[in-house]
Amino acid sequence: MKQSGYEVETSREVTRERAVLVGVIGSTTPEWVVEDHLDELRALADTAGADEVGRVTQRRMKLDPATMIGRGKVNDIKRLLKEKDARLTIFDDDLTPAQVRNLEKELPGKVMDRSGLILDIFALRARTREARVQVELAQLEYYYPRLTRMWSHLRGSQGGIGFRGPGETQLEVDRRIVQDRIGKLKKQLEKIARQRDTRRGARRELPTVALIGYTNAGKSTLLNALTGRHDAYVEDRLFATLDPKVRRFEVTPGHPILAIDTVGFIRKLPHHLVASFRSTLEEAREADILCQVIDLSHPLFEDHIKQTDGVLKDMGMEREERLLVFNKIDNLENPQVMRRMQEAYPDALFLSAARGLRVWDLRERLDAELYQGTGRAHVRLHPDDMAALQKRFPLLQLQTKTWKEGAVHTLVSGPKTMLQQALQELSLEVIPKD
Ligand SMILES: Nc1nc2c(ncn2[C@@H]2O[C@H](COP(=O)(O)OP(=O)(O)OP(=O)(O)O)[C@@H](O)[C@H]2O)c(=O)[nH]1
Ligand SMILES: [Mg+2]
Repeated sequence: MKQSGYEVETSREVTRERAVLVGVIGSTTPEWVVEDHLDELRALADTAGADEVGRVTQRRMKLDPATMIGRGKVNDIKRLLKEKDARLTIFDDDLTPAQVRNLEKELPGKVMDRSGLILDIFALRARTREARVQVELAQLEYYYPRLTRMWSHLRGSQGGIGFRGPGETQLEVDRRIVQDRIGKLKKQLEKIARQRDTRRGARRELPTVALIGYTNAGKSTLLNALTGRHDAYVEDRLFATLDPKVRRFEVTPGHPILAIDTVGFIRKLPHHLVASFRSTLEEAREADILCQVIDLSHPLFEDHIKQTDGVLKDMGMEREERLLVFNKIDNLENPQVMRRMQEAYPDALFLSAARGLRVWDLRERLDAELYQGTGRAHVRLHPDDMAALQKRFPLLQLQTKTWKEGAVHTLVSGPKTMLQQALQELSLEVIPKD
């Protein structure tokens, strides 16, 4: 018995890879930032199943376009790989297909970049059908240009009579297969999205908060803490959540709130993935409150805020009424940081989701913003808008309707955030009270 347990343990260890990490120090980024980026890369590698055995950094001035890093550094990596018996090199910066090729000629084993690594993790961890389809699509789109260049590379180096013809045909065939598959996956996604829209339509009547933010910030932990349940998956790994959950909870009896967990963001999220996870974030887009969770104990938390803002902006999801939640206050090395942020963001909340510290404040705040604050607005509605309004926002009440010039003048009232969203989404014309 003991022996078989031991064997299982060994085989798991054996399948882990050993990797050298490579980072480039830019002209404006200080060295410690690059080290922190490499720490994050190490966490990503760990999630993908590789252990860091060493790292190499280089200043940007000395870069060689053919291999990204300079000759001397390539040799350093080669030596390190041999010494540590490793066969994987991971670059923090994106490599072109040609750079990968050149580097793989010099270095033993595989060479990959951060984007490739993230795609790999998503492929490994996606569970639901939708997530799997999205990841496969992102992978095909990422590898497609690399596929074609791989073939032209093969033709170039081994080319000549006999190779060129079949190579060309093979390339065409491969391209078509990949294109067909991409087309099929896109159709599947559309279908899944339609099904989800139907489900969402049914839920939509409840006020909703979406938890968004950098990976490992504690979104899923916070979802559990808010709802008093412990079924959202939490792990000290990047991208623990790829299949977000939606949970219902009540602070005041009779005032249900939906909380949506989301996929975490990360710096340099491969843009194919951004595109394919857009639909997953659609639910968050329509939430009444966007709650941005930040790991205040992380040395780069300010950069995380920036990265998250960037993704939100790319997706057209910037909002004024975003609620900042600084998490992990139990884990601060320097309490000064919290004071500084409290001054910078007087409206933000500071809590510990894992310890349950001040989570109550957030529950109260959400309840207040979503229910207690009742908003009223006089609007001029076209009959079509009126139907849309009642369908999309059944919690809003329409009072004292009067017809004027083919439109209805009415007083709309209901939860403040929901009213705001309705006005914005349907571009309703607000009029002075008549
Ligand atoms: N010290 C401390 N750790 C926390 C706190 N909240 C969450 N964590 C830990 O942070 C890690 C990540 O938590 P998750 O809830 O999985 O984070 P997430 O934002 O959902 O991460 P992804 O799903 O990967 O995007 C886990 O190890 C949690 O236990 C907190 O308040 N204090
Ligand atoms: Mg999570």
